[in-house]
Amino acid sequence: KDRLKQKSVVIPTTPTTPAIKHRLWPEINRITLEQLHYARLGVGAGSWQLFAEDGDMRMYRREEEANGLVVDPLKACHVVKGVTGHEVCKIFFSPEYRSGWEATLEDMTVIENISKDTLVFLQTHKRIWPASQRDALFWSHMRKVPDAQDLWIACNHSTEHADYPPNAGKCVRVYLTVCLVCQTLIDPPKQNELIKREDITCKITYCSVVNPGGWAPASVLRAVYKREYPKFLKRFTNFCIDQCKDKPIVF
Ligand code: 16C
Repeated sequence: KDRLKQKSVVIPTTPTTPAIKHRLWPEINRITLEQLHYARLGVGAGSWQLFAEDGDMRMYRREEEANGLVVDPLKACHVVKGVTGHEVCKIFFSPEYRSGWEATLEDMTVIENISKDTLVFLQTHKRIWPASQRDALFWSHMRKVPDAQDLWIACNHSTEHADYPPNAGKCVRVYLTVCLVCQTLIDPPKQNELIKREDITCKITYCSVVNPGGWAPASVLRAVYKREYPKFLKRFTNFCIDQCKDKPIVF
């Protein structure tokens, strides 16, 4: 009894992942927190233009260029029933599911396994005519947000690796910063053990900035992303629903 009295609950304010020892950790932590803040701002501030809408899904973009290349930032929100934020972020992050939902993917390799919540990926994507094929090399990190109710983030950000220099083969390297922020809502409010999938809803915010890295015609690029981003978010969320149904809920 006395021993129990002495026990105190320690709530970590900084993540306890072994990834904190990695050389990339300061950047991973900073970009993840920045992206979380940016996603939570919503589309109220800034001049976001709605470009796609389907059911609960809304997609906004801002037309921007950098050195003559289209780099339009994208912000999307969606509401999905029957899955938790943890489940959705896990599926977005984990390599084993990627080919099940990522339609533009040609190939994917994990080039560094930093920890179970932090990986480095090299991906090649399908070619868009008349531009060169693209690849992307990025770290990916997922975590639960402390001091918030059932809030999770997965964040991807381009990095470098001496063994995989950019633009060495047939691919032009793209540079990306992407985040997926998910919150689980429970209605009606219940104790954990009584919650069914029909009582849960996942509120998703997806933000993305992709720099094409080299020449690609602006009109083709805008036409491609207007088609591909809605396709991605619908396909990805349907994939999550399908993966999770009939499985125990993971909060
Ligand atoms: O966030 C998403 N996926 C993650 C896991 O894969 C990760 C990857 C982001 C990839 C960024 C795009 C890479 C270039 C794609 C080339 C497009 C091929 C289209 C082929 C059509 C037949 O964060 C979900 C990403 C959803 C991607 C939607 C497509 C965005 C197009 C942006 C244009 C990129 C420039 C291409 C220059 C030719």
